[in-house]
Amino acid sequence: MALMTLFEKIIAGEIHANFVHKDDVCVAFQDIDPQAPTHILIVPRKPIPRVGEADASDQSTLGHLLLVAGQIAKEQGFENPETDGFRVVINHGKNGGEAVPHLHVHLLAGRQMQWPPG
Ligand code: D5M
Repeated sequence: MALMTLFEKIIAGEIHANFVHKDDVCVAFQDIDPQAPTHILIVPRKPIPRVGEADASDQSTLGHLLLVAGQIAKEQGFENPETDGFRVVINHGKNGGEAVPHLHVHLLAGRQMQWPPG
């Protein structure tokens, strides 16, 4: 059997996380090393390694991750584009800054984001 990813262990309850959302397709929890006042990871239960390795069968899962990101941002009060806002990020591979090879969407909010990103 393949080794479990860190995020599979979190989903299985083997490693603690502060969850903010769970459903049949994904979970969301606070990032352990927050890069903004709010930094949440939205992680599919299916351990797709990274976005460039998703295939057509993952289409609804990928869409679901973004819908959940928007839903959490709204629940936490960041949805007003005039007065607030948020950023979603997916890192793929070395140059993308990926550290955990289990697809995840970063939801960052609570401060002014910069462009270009670092
Ligand atoms: O992002 C991987 C992210 O995963 C990074 O922001 C830290 C976070 N991380 C690592 N370990 C944990 C645990 N145990 N709980 C919560 N968050 C964690 P990447 O896009 O792969 O660079």
